[in-house]
Amino acid sequence: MSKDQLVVVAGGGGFIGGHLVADLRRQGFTRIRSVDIKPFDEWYQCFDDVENLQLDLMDQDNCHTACKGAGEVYQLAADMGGMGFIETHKAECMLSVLINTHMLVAARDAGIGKYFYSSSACVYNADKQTSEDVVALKEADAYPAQPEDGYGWEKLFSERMCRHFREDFKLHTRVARYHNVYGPHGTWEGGREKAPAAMCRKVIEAKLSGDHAIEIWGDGKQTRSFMYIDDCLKGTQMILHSDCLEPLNLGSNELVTINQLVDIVEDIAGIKLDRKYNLDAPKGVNGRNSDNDLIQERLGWAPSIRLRDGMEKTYNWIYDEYMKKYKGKLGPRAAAPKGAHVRDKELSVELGG
Ligand code: GDC
Repeated sequence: MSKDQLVVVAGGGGFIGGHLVADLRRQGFTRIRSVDIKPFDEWYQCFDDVENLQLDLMDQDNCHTACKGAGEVYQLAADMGGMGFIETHKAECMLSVLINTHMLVAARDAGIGKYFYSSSACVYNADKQTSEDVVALKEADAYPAQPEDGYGWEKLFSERMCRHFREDFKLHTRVARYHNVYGPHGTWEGGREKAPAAMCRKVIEAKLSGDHAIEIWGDGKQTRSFMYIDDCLKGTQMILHSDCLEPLNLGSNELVTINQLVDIVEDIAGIKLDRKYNLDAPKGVNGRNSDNDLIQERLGWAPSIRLRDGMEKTYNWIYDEYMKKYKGKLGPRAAAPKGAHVRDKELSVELGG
């Protein structure tokens, strides 16, 4: 693709979208449009040389504005978050279907060249994720359908819609199923954060407050794989430009328990904490891993960044953010003020993944 074609990143104010805009700039793309519902001062990354638009993409006219003149569209906008959010906001998650529907129609009407949709590992059949000792999920495991309630159903429906827009309207659609993406410049507090960022924040809080305890949701034995943002960016762009018509897993296959994730963060922070398990907290599936055979076969590549390496960068970034925000308020036993981590209503649109 020529570097002066217009590339649109929907959800550009969020975690993955912000990194994608930064990456496109680094590659020399000269015309980038970044669209997000959030006010500009809440975007994780915002660049002056990019066309930044604050638009609610649940509105069809706004989707037409977003897609106008575009060569490629990355559709990452969604109302979403980690387990603490998606298990308690199912209707809000499902309303992202408005964004996905209107964006597809607008992309078709604008005659755009290539359209990327960020689906999720939450589309996979829950019956295949009942054990911590999980067999890695193959793309075919999405059917028969029994996805994550709310969020996963919307993702599965929207990826299906991408398929039919491709078949019926000849729109070039490509779909990745993201497996828990993490990294700097993402949500680390407020209720939408996922486990990697949450663990960094909790360890930092424990360290700075002197209260050397950490609350872990579930029994800590549940398993996941976590993909560092750089792998996500590379895979996203490769998939869009590939001839893979069906959704592909885009995730790490380095499986860890949540306890092992905490071990890594403790090691980075140089501390050991007393673990308290909250069995009533949102937990999601017992085990989830990405089978990367298909992506390896089709693209000759798969995510490979080690969890320890990605977590170190993530921890350092969150540490700095934490200090910027709470430094003045830190006493010997005081960290973030109580209630600081309840959901921030204003952060209503985040990124797919
Ligand atoms: O939120 P998440 O990272 O999402 O949680 C992973 C596991 O970590 C869960 O079992 C959760 O209970 C546990 N956990 C323990 N303590 C904590 O303090 C905490 N905060 C959080 N958030 N979790 C904690 C995600 C979805 C995404 C996306 C990806 C795709 O599910 O939330 O929206 O679709 O999946 O893979 P996770 O991995 O369950």
